[in-house]
Amino acid sequence: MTYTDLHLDFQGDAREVAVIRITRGAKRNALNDGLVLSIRRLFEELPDTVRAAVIDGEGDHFCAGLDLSELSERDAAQGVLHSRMWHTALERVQYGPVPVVAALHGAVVGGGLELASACHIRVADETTFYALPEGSRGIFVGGGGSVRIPRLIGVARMTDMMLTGRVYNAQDGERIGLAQYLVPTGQAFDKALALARQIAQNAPMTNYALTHALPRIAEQPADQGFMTEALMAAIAQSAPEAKARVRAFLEGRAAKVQKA
Ligand code: 1HE
Repeated sequence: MTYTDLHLDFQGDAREVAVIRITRGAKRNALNDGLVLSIRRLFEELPDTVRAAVIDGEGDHFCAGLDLSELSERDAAQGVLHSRMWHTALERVQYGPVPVVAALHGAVVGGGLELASACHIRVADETTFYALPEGSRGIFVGGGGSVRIPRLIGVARMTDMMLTGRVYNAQDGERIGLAQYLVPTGQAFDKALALARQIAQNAPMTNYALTHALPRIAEQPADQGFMTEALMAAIAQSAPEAKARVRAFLEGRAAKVQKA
């Protein structure tokens, strides 16, 4: 399996963690059409062994966003289709087969932040910075950012980022919810991999519920959300694996929750 500007590798005894690296470092991992389509195809073709994934970027930056060199020739109709192409690709990330952990460093800007926000967990190192330079480039987000980013940080903060070009550093990014983890410089990948290995040990139906049901429940009116939650809970707990895990705890064979 080869993918333009992406490297795919596997970790774990059962190849249960997919490690995906954007390898367009010379262009700061800017996302051109070929790369966006590669991301889509890779997530569609992940082998059945895979239970979790990590995505990171080669070089000093996670991703510089849309490849601006491809922007100039597009008319309005092509612009709609182009944005929809991004939507489809990032939908495969968010609602793909497994949880995805993004390992962030350096620039996480524009479409790079849109990609990161389609992932389920973001781990940032101290070099990370976040921006939405679309505002200053005379354009708008087009990769799902206006849907996903306000759900992380709120409409007001995203508006500010785009109106003023505000850049968030790593600490402030973690504080406002752009990343769930902040680690020392150079350690984002290792932390993301450790989390992915841990996630890969969860019952598959639990991971499925968290990636596919939870974001939808969160969008539902409360009354419908409670009903969907009940259905999802019943499906998850009826799996033989869930029963075995609960039995293991009751028989003292499973780890207790440790104080943080
Ligand atoms: C690029 C891109 C790009 C770098 N498209 N070629 N995104 C932006 O507006 C961010 C634009 N990029 C930057 O601000 C900087 O490049 C960085 C802060 C990310 C990195 O700076 P630096 O000094 O390490 O690298 P550089 O010298 O600026 O760039 C190295 C090369 O990458 C250079 O090409 P070269 O041929 O002269 O070597 C750059 O032109 C190229 N490069 N970023 C094309 N983005 C679905 S809609 C989403 C809308 C958006 O994402 S808009 C935001 C776009």
